[in-house]
Amino acid sequence: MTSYRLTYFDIDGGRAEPIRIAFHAAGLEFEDNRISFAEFGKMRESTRFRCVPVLEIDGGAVTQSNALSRYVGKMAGLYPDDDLQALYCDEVLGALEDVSHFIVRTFGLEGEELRLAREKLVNGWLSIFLRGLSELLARGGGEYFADNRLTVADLKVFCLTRWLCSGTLDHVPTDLVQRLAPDLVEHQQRIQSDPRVIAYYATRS
Ligand SMILES: N[C@@H](CCC(=O)N[C@@H](CS)C(=O)NCC(=O)O)C(=O)O
Repeated sequence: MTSYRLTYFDIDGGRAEPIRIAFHAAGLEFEDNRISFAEFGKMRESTRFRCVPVLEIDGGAVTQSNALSRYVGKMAGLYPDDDLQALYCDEVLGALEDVSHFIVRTFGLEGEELRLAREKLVNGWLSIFLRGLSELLARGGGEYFADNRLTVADLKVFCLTRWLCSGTLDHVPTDLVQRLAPDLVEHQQRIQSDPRVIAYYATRS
């Protein structure tokens, strides 16, 4: 049997979360190797691109969260077979990677510098991406981003919008998504009510 070991921070979110949910939906056993930031600091130099997530498949390390989401998503039936729908799914995965970089750039800032950077983020890139994602959801038919069903694109957007609404990002108003893209809030509720997502989080409580 193939062995899977997924290494990522000990948070219920971020780049590894769609992969974890997809593993669970696929009914595949995997080692959910959750590490602290201090542990990451010690192992960072040993990772190929100095970052996580890293998935070890029978001991061989593979990186890049979107590639990993697609790989596990295919095994879970959470990735479209149709090429155009797969393209729609990939567009969302790529866009989310871009917006994550803009958010991460504000990490480590403090005080007034953080406030100004976050305000610029909210009025700039976050607004652009939330409106763009809303457009892509409408293209998908309004409920899912691709294939009229749950895919890894929905899981990735759900993780982002849940984070933005959580209040854990200072100076990002918790009602930002509701104001700019209320359909994404409905989408978040739809995804978190999916039996596969509920079943995954039941293992976390
Ligand atoms: N393109 C990579 C980016 C991975 C990435 O930036 N991961 C972050 C955590 S979400 C990280 O490990 N950052 C540590 C660092 O930059 O030192 C992917 O999608 O997996």
